[in-house]
Amino acid sequence: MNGARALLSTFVDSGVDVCFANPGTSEMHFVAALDQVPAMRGILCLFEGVVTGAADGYGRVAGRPAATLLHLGPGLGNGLANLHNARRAHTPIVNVVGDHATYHARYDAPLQSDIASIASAVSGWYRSTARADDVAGDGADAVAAAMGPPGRVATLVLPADASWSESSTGPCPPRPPGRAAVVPADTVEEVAKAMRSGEKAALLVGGRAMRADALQAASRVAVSTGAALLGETFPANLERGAGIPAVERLAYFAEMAQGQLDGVRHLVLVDTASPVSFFAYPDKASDLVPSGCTVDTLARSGDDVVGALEALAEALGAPVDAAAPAPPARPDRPAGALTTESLAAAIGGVLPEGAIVVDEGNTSGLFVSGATAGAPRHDWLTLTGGAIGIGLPMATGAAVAAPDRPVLALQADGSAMYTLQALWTQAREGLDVTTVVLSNRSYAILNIELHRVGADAEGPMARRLLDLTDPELDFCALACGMGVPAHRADSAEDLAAALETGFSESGPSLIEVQL
Ligand SMILES: Cc1ncc(C[n+]2csc(CCOP(=O)(O)OP(=O)(O)O)c2C)c(N)n1
Ligand SMILES: [Mg+2]
Repeated sequence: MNGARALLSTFVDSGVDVCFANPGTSEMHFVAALDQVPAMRGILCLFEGVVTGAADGYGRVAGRPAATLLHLGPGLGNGLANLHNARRAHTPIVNVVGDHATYHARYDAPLQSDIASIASAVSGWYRSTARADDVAGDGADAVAAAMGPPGRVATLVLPADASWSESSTGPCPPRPPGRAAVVPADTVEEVAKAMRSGEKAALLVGGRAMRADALQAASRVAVSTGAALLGETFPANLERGAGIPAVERLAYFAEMAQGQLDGVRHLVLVDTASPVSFFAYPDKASDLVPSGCTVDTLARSGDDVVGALEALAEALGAPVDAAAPAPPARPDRPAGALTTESLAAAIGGVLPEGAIVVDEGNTSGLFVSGATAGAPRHDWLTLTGGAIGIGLPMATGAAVAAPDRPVLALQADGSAMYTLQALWTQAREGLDVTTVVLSNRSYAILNIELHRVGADAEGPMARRLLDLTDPELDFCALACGMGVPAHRADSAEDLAAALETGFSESGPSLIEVQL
């Protein structure tokens, strides 16, 4: 067997059995080996930003990595923005980046590129395999590194000759998984002491602490001590809905987040960073911790977060049943014109149990979170690293990871256009994704930011750079052109009905909402 086949078998044995791919000549032996290792599902994506965003969505939902297949430095570079988001989300991903044969590098052929530099921006683990005999072991190391904890992007460079040469070792057995570190009792006691002080305290949770079991323990603590329960602004995968304790996410705009934190004297971080403003603004604070507030870290990413929160609840004598689950609630079914409020109510009225919501709704999606707070339990995936163009790819990967669950992509129009090709992969793979395009024909947030940063009054050229008319995008035509049936909703009741159809029928669909 050659190196490529040994690598694919190693991946499958290690639990990595999906590969989002956009291949080139240096990856041809890897592509050929897919038919010899049928347990590996190769999924073609038509741009590398779709490959990496899909791998992020897959990893966030499956809890184990997908592989990517990328073509030298340019292919990896095309996928970089969504790998940046994945790095922020601590998503496990194994990148396989094909490279020229080792002996070919010195000729500096056109695609010869500085893969290491490009990879270094996003990779928590990096290795370039030198020989076919090393490929399988390196592959097993890459999967273990990606799994963490915490999860990370592991990048394995695969030269063409390592891929096509005979592997004398064959596949490598999986490496033992890493274990989450137990938070020391002293740390738990220090946090408990701060929370017993009687001064206003807040728990700020993120990462793994935004899953139901962790929120249950965090809510126990909050309810029994009177502390606020806050969540990071952009979680990787928040579990929410009826029966799960609700967490109030910090606002995107710094002054609103400061309002939420106002008066807090003890801030306790659980798998998240101390709060900072998303951007710098002239004359505004970057650090959002109120003055005089102490910051304690209960658990970091990679720690046993649930164990730490439960230990804290015990240390504080919080009753086991103290947690406050969100009550079931659905908004009234809206009628009439589509607005940001009525579209949110339409979604809140029909969101099915077990749904995965991929939220790149940006300004027009603002009210959907509130309108779905009491919907049946569901997952909520957000833009962790601020690099737009992840929604459609992430929904694609989430649907591959969870074929039995409905996926709702809340998709702002400007961001949709970065990686629209994801729709083609959804159609080809028959994925159950219902996409709602929020077509406000604008980079609306940037119109807001233009004023917030204090840029001088905008002229026609500045406005033209933030506006998506002339010509207007026709998302229904674009979707149909990639094999995804589409519908333009013309009222709130029409949207609700189209959503119900989308959720009940198999395969992808797209609904355009004009605002
Ligand atoms: C990779 C990347 N490029 C550019 C930006 C800058 N940016 C932030 S928001 C935005 C426009 C968003 O427009 P849209 O998705 O339509 O959402 P809206 O603001 O209209 O709600 C841009 C270009 C970014 N965040 N990431
Ligand atoms: Mg827009």
